[in-house]
Amino acid sequence: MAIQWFPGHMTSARKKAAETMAKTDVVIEVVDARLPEASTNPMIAELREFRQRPCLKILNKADLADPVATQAWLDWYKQQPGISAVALSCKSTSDVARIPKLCLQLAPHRGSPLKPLRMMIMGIPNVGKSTLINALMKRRIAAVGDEPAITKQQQRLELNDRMILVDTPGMMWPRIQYANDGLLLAASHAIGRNAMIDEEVATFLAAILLEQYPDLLIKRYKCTIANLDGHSLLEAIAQQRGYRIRGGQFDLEKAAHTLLQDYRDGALGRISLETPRARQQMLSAHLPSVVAPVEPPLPLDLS
Ligand SMILES: Nc1nc2c(ncn2[C@@H]2O[C@H](COP(=O)(O)OP(=O)(O)OP(=O)(O)O)[C@@H](O)[C@H]2O)c(=O)[nH]1
Ligand SMILES: [Mg+2]
Repeated sequence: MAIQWFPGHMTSARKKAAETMAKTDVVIEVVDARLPEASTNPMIAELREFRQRPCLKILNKADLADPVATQAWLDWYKQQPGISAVALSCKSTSDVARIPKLCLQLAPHRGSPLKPLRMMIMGIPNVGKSTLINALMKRRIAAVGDEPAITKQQQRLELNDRMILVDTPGMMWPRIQYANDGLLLAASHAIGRNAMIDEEVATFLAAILLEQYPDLLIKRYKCTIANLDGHSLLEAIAQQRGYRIRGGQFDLEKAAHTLLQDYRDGALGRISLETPRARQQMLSAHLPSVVAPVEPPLPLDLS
């Protein structure tokens, strides 16, 4: 089942973001370092490009991501026009302290009491926008929580007399084009509970982990993984943890929850679900592979 999630408050959030964009100098777009492109909202790029605003892309939660993949993404973003990218953890004070200076470099004509630098923080739900606001402000101003759509309204804050910050609600977009992206987002907790089935998402995640990070699975669940697929990995977890439902069958729902939580919390280790190469392959697989047949020329009517 393709995952789509665009609750009502996001329509008004989009409208409000379009208004604020006119009074913004730099967009700070927070994405998830474990899936930077899948967690990039095309609607944000549209709003930003309409007003031609520069973008600092923050690959956040880099503490949870595979450092090799993160470096590959930073190299990739260096080649993309109009975007500066940095990987960090909003939970690290020294990482966050670098951000205002990076934004100022993108809008050097701003940053004075008369012309303060106006930064709007945008991104999909649950990527750490409010955590970033709190870290920049050095106090707990915005509500934070490991649940998508905690922030429901924009909040404007003065960082100092030369800088202004706007926190915005996490925004999804009305139609996720690739089913794969929907599943990656759901695994990473950007999608509301009511729009996903844990077991389906965990089976998808399990298949990626079996292929890319088998050693982390063996270490965490003390299981042998030869010949396992996504579904049977959930069975193995249920067996190892003793998760059973009445009648003695494996409780796969509970195993799914465990796997998702372990990935989301970093308990499995540092994992990236997407690399530039994997992204490219996924996109190529969706290109129309068959060139439309050329119509044979109509016979000439010589009569
Ligand atoms: N490990 C790790 N966790 C983080 C980081 N940044 C944020 N988090 C966690 O991610 C979860 C979501 O953080 P929020 O700041 O509420 O995210 P948000 O983008 O404001 O979410 P919405 O308001 O729902 O759109 C919280 O549990 C944070 O503690 C980070 O750099 N590393
Ligand atoms: Mg928030």
